Amino acid sequence: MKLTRKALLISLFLSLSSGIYAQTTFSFHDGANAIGTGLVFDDEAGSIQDTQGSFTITAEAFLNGSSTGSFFNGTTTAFGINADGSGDATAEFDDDNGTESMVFSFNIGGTFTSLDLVGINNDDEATLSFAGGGTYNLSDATDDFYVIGESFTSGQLITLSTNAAGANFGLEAFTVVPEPGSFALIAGCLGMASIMLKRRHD
Ligand SMILES: [Ca+2]
Ligand SMILES: [Ca+2]
Ligand SMILES: [Ca+2]
Ligand SMILES: [Ca+2]
Repeated sequence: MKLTRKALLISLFLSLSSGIYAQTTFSFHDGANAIGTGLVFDDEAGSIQDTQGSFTITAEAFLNGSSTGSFFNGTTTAFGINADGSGDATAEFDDDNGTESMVFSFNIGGTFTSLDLVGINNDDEATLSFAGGGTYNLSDATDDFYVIGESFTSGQLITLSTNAAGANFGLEAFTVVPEPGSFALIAGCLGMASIMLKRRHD
């Protein structure tokens, strides 16, 4: 009986910790010819939400710092922002009709671990900035993959933007990990439960 309870607690702890501490990937495009789970954002304007793992993202397409006149767009070749104007690369982040950006936040705190883009051909075409935190100018890199490692709080605004004249790139994916605090809290609760069960048996 004791062993069964112990095994139950251990499996509960493992399942909870793996679910909560796990890295979550928000996939907008697979880089080949299909739209990923970011399909929920396709052709959407205004405030859009999507939940993956422990995270709910709230995101909005911006043009020149305003949410008016632009929307997200995924196609078979890319995912970006449609500035709804003539000559725009409608599935890319570009500055053909003004600076296009994606402004987003998460429901819980965590660490923004990596960002995967496509089409960064020159230095500093893209910028990833955390309100009140770090700013990352993203230059040409292997497969346009960037290790970020910046922590964020619940609701903190994060902006992915074009950063140069003639800039154009697509968003493939980014990964986030919940902050260790939520993991420690769960571990602590399970530890307490374990002690209480043990006392009842003694
Ligand atoms: Ca579309
Ligand atoms: Ca565009
Ligand atoms: Ca890439
Ligand atoms: Ca480019």
